[in-house]
Amino acid sequence: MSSPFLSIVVPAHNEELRLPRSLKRIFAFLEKQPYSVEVIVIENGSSDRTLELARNFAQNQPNLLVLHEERAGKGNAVRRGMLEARGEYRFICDADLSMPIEELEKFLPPAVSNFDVAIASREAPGAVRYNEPSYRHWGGRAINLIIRLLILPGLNDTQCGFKCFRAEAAEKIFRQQTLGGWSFDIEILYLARRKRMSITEIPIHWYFDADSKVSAVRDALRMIGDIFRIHRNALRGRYDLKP
Ligand SMILES: Nc1nc2c(ncn2[C@@H]2O[C@H](COP(=O)(O)OP(=O)(O)O)[C@@H](O)[C@H]2O)c(=O)[nH]1
Ligand SMILES: [Mg+2]
Repeated sequence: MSSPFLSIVVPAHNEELRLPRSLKRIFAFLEKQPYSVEVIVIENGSSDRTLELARNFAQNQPNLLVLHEERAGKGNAVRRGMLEARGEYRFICDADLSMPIEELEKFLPPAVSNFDVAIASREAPGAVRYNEPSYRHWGGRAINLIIRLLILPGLNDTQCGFKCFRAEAAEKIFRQQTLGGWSFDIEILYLARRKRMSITEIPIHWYFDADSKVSAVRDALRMIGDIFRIHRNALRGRYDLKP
């Protein structure tokens, strides 16, 4: 198959409840779009029927590719998906569709043009968060402050699970990613900045889903450790090694 216009990459871990519903919504939306598209689900580490249900769905959906990744972590799943994708634009999409899929249009031409990376922002003017408990909101803001101070000045929301990359940018960035867990977004955005790519923030409507795979305390502590790891890697020139 020649390269599709768009690849949608969906990382999935223990998503037997949310994924089938989200895939239905995604394909119902895509049927109405004029462009060619592939959807890639990458599952890893699930103890439920995520993989089986995704494969069942793919039997009736030729544009769906289902992959299983051996290495654990969201970052490892997303890297695999982004590098296996063939689309001219490659969109990371959380399985919970906490951003309605209709907003995808905001990340593609003609709504935006001349970008390397377009990231969903729950902080940019015009964004709206629905139902988010305040401990999560303020925990997220505190982590973002550390991220801005140490790694990504000026980016007010690096952690939202909806991001679009031009193919060339994706190939360059994801090959250099070293983190396999939740903090991969920070590293890939740092790599994009380092390569002087343009990063556009897109305000979205975002609906908090209580069925989160994030553990508020454990994953927040890990993320802070990873922020210092990226900072140290940068100081040691680890991200300079490749073009
Ligand atoms: N493949 C894979 N996906 C993961 C992993 N951890 C989280 N995800 C996916 O990452 C996305 C975001 O997870 P979610 O629980 O919604 O996190 P939250 O929105 O930050 O609360 C979902 O699509 C999850 O299935 C993992 O270890 N492997
Ligand atoms: Mg979510």
